[in-house]
Amino acid sequence: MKIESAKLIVCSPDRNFVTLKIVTDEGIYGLGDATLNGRELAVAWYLTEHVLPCLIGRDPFQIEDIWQYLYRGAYWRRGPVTMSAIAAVDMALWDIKGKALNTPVYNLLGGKSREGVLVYTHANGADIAEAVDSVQRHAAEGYLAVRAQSGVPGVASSYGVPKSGKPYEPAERGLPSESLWSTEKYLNFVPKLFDAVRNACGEDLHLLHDVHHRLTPIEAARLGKALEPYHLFWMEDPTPAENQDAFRLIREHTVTPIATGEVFNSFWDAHDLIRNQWIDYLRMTIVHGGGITALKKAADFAAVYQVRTGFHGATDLSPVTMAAALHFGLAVHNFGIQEHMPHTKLTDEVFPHAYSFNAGYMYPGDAPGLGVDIDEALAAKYPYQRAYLPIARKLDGTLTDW
Ligand code: CS2
Ligand code: MG
Repeated sequence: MKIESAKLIVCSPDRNFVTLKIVTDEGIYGLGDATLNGRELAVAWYLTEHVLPCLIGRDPFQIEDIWQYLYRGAYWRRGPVTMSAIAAVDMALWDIKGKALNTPVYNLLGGKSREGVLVYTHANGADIAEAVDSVQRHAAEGYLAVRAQSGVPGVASSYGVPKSGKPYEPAERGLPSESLWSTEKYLNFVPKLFDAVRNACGEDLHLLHDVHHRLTPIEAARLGKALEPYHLFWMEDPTPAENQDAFRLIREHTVTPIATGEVFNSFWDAHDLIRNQWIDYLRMTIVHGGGITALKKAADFAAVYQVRTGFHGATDLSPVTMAAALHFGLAVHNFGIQEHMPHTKLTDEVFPHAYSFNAGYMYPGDAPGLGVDIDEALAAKYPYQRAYLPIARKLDGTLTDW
């Protein structure tokens, strides 16, 4: 079998997605997600101009060799654009191999380690009462794990809280919007939020919270300690992770479990965090982390240190990544949890898929390959539109981490 052609499909059904389609001389094709929120066209152009011409004529079964060719062969290593591009090729090749062998991708990764993939979803509200209500509604839908975010009094447009009753979607069309941030108000507020949520929802529901890289290590340590009575499943991205040592300090002060890594693009971004056991869950996911091939190695390394997977699964990760993550999560032994922020109905129509949700778990389905397709005619009706993630400023105007 040989790769005959490859192309990019860039579309915007409610939000932007970059999808790679690799076609073989036997008519089998594979899909890969190449979406990098707010920087979509950089990856599309990297693939079109620098990667796709090198793939034509290659054997799509040689996934490891092609991964190394794109990683080592570029000379310039890592970075979200490069690694998302490599990931898209990698996903498409696993999809092709599954289809060619007539088996779901999870069987190529070692087979099922479990029957379903535990997922968590997002609950949010403008204030504590709305957030509690939202958590309860998601629990009633069958979710066993729910992330809770709430507007912080005195801080306009908090992270994770939707505007004007729409579902929460971090990227917005047009130029970047600005939001405000106050660490002091946030730190005083969050324990009250979880006190209310835990009291209303009982002990069994898994609760999660995303700090979104906004605290210093000592501030994060204070938050982790304050949240201990509510036994969170995890506190996410408590502090930026460029300096991996920062997590040591948090760890020394609190037993609240820590998840990080949604912005990582290489195993080396997580290496010290894992081998020192400063984190409990790795958030790096298939599309931004270099594909299934790269994440399998990272997950196996993490397994040795009892660190589990907790992959990013926001709406900017297309249904192709969602499917890849579900096959992965069904197979690897040290799976922890998978984020599930459902896509819009229109996005689901553009990407028909075999995966499904039932009673707190997701199932990749038994279709050969990844089990996701793209309706190209429908996608063509929704062309790319420039969109950005917001930026954040402190109350005095200083730019800070969003
Ligand atoms: C996030 C996302 O889902 C999460 O945990 O932190 O909302 C993230 O901000 C976006 O996916 C960025 O593209
Ligand atoms: Mg997050």
